[in-house]
Amino acid sequence: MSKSAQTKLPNLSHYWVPFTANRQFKAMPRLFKAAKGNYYTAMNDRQILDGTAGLWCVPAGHAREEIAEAVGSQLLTLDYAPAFQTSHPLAFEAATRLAEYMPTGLDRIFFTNSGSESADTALKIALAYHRVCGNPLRNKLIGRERGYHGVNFGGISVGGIAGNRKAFGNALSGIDHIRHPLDIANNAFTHGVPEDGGIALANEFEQRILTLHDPATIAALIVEPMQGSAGVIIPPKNYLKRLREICDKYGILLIFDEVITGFGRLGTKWGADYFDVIPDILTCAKGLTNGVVPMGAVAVKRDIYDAFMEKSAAGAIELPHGYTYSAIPIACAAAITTLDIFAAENLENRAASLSDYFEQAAHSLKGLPMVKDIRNIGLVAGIEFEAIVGKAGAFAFAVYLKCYELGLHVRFTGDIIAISPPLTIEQSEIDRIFNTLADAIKYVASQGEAGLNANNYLKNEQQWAQ
Ligand code: PXG
Repeated sequence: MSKSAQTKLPNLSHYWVPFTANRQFKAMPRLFKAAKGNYYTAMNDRQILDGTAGLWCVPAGHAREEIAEAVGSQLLTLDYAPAFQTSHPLAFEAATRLAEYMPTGLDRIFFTNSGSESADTALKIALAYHRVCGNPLRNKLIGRERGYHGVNFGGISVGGIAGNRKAFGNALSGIDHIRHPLDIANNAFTHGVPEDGGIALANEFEQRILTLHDPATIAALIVEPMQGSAGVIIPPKNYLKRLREICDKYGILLIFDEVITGFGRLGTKWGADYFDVIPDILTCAKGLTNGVVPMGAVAVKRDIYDAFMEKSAAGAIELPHGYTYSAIPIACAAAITTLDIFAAENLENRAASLSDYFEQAAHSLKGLPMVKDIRNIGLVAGIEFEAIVGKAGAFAFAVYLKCYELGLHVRFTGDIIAISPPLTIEQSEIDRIFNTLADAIKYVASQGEAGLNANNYLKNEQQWAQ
C-alpha cells in the first residue's frame, strides 16, 4: 500500500470509545472514512463489506441520498423547535407514519433518541400506567437473562448481561429475570426457529411470579423477540405466544424491545409480526432513521395512552417524561424518508426472500474448526465457537480481526460472531460474507496460540498507530 493512500490518523487520545477496549483499539485503530451502499471505506481506501449494517442500524444501506436531502433541507427549514409545550408538524407526521407501520393497535408514539432511552421510557410508561389506573403496587419489572435493553439504569436493571451490570452497583430494585431460551444441548445447528421446548420454558415465567412474587405486583415483562446483543438467541416456537397468554392472565404488560428486530431484520416489519404476538408496548430505534440521526420510539396500545388521558387530573402533564431532542425535525425527516424507502423498496420482503439463501450460506460453516452452533433467523446469523478456558472471547475476536483484514465487517460478542447485513445485500455478497468468515475461522484455528493473539492481526493499522 502506498503512503499516499493513507489518510492521516487523527489524534486518538481524547475520544473515549464506547464499549471498546480503548488501549487495544488505539493500538490498531479501525476507522472508516466513508460509506456507500453495503460497503465502508477504510482509512487506506480499502472497501470493507458491511456484514452488520453498522450496529444493526442501517437496513437500507449507507449514504441514501433521499435521507441526506431530507435531513439537509430540514436543517435549513426548521432546525429545532422546543420539544416541550410546543412542537412542529413533522413530529406528528412521523408519529402517524410510524403508527401505520406498527403492528395493529400500537398507534400512540413517544419519541426518544436511542434504544436505551426507548427501553427506559417503556418501563416508566408501564409503571406510570398502573399507577394512573389505581394500581401503584403493581411496580415490579421482569426482564430476561442475557437480555439487552441498552445501557441506562432501567435497561441494565432488566437486562441480563452480567458484564454490562457488574460495574455499576445495584441498579433498580424490584426486578427479576426469567431464563433465556438458548438451549445448545438440544438445538445446536437448528435452521431457523427451534421446534420444541417453548411452552415449558415460558411456563417457568408463571412459576417464577407465582412462587417468588404475587403476580399482582408485576408491572411488565420486557423481552427482545430475538436476543441480538447477547449472541443471536432465537426463541422456540410458541414461546412468545405463551408469554403473551401468561401476561394476559395476570394483567402484566408485555413489552417487546424491537430495537434490533424491527424494520425488516427478520423478514417482517417487526418481530411481533414474525412471531404473531402483539405486545402492549413496543420499543424501537436504530433502523428508524436508517442509523443516520439518533432517534428511538415507544409505541403503546391506544388503551394505554387513553388511560393517561382519561385518568390524569385536568391540566396535568400526563407523563412527566421527555427529552430535549424528542422528535427533533431532522430525526423526523430521516424517519419519514426511511419509511418511504421501506415502502418503495419493500425491504422486509427483500429480507424474507433472501433469508433461505442466507440460512444455507450460514449453515455451510458447520463442521469448521471450533464451530459449536449456528443460529439464524431472517437476515441474522450467530456463529458460536467452543469456549477456550481462560480465554473467553479470544477466538471470536481474532476471527473478527481476520475478517476485517480480509475486507469484511462482522460483530463479535463473547464467543459468538453475529452477522446482520443491510437488507440491500446481494446474494453474491452473502456468499462473500460466509466465504470470508470460513477463511477467517480456518486461518485463526490453524495458527494455534498465535492465532488468539490480537497483535498478530492488522499490522497496517498497528503501524499507523505508532
Ligand atoms: N435494546 C436492544 C434490543 C438493543 O439491541 C438497545 C436497546 C440500545 O440501543 P442504543 O441505541 O441505546 O444503543 C439495543 C442496542 C451488537 C450491538 O452488536 C447491539 C446494540 C448496540 C450496539 C451493538 O450486538 N443494541
